[in-house]
Amino acid sequence: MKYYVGEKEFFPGITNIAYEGPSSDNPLAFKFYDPDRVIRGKTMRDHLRFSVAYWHSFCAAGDDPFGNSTLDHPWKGNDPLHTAMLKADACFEFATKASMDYYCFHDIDAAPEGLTIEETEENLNIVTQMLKERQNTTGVKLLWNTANMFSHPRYMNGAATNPDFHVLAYAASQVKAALESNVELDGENYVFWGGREGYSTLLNTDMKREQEHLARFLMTARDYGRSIGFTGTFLIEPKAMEPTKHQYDFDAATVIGFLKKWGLDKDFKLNIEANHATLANHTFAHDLQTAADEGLLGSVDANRGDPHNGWDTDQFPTNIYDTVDAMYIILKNGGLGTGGLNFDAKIRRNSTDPEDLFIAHIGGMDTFALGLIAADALLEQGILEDVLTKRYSSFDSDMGRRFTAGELTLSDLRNYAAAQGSPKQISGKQEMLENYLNQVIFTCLN
Ligand code: XLS
Ligand code: NI
Ligand code: NI
Repeated sequence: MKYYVGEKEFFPGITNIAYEGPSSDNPLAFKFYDPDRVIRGKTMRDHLRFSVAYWHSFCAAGDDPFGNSTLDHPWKGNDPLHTAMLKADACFEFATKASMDYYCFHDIDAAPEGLTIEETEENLNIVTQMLKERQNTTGVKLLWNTANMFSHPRYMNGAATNPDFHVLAYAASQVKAALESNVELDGENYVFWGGREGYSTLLNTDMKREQEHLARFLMTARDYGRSIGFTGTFLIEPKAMEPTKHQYDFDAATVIGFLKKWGLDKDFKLNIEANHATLANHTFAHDLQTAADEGLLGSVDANRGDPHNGWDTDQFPTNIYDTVDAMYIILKNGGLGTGGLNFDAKIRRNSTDPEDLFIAHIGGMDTFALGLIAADALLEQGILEDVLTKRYSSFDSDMGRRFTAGELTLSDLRNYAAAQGSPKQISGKQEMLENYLNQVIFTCLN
């Protein structure tokens, strides 16, 4: 059986990763992710919609500010387009073997940038056709693509928020081409991550004006996308800082306010990245819930930060508490719609064996799969939902209901309080609920 799609196999010795169950000692097997297992009427595969990220897995080579590349990617060709083709082969071989149904990419991850806009567009066109062919051969689909408007020096002062209109227009040329590529590839979403949309000092920045430009840019992009047949979801990915000191898309709440202010919330939802939520000093769950509460939870960049430092370490998610919380919110949200769980995560630079990329993804997939199993048990038992119903039940009483309906004045409230006397203490039972959560997780391990 042929396990790869192109002219060369890049991960020889690794065959399709199989589910072997929790007692398996094979590092190249799933312990909890059983793709066809049905939970709440849907397969795990359809709940989780896993995606591999082109940039971390097939482009980044382990260099950091202190050292050079450590990962010697074998997908190097005779020229940039040949390399692009081999890289695509590596991506689709990987996704197929790792049982991942989706991939995501930035324009320049997949296709080399040319010297002119025409050349860049042409390169992306050629690569898009290659990707399309590989999608058809393997069945792997495009979860989302995006335009990298932050790496090139021209974007050092931002893209859509650049004080120079010429740079903004250049950025628009990339978004136009990326949207065309998306439509050609039947992409299910299109992402805007803020890149360098933010600032370092107010001494040279008109924040209000820059954000007006950003809103207009997004409207213009949306209109073009819709006009060429993009029917998927536009996504904004909040991030608090990095690369700029103040990112405009700080967190879920900030982005929701922005989308509503500009009437963009009909077409745009949020792509919540775990490590970005923690950069904003929130939990992953907090930002997921904030988006879900507004009906704007679109997709997830699945990773984690390091609790002991404050930057975007983009590690693979291995913390079960994070994934149980996430999957509980996602299940209650009725799923992610067109979104999925994209591993915006990279292996550490000293993880240099080719199999390490598989092992890292297996870990993330298993942790989310177990999160799904536990979240299903939580919903099935209904205890947490009962806790909420009971905790707010006083607002279902006659007076509580009248208050929420806007029928009570401040004097009415005062008179009610005076008549009732001092409120009784009601315990929040946090430790009991934490113990219960542990009990459910421990039970799911068996
Ligand atoms: C960077 C972002 C980026 C987006 C796509 O921190 O997470 O990878 O997901 O541009
Ligand atoms: Ni991301
Ligand atoms: Ni990130």
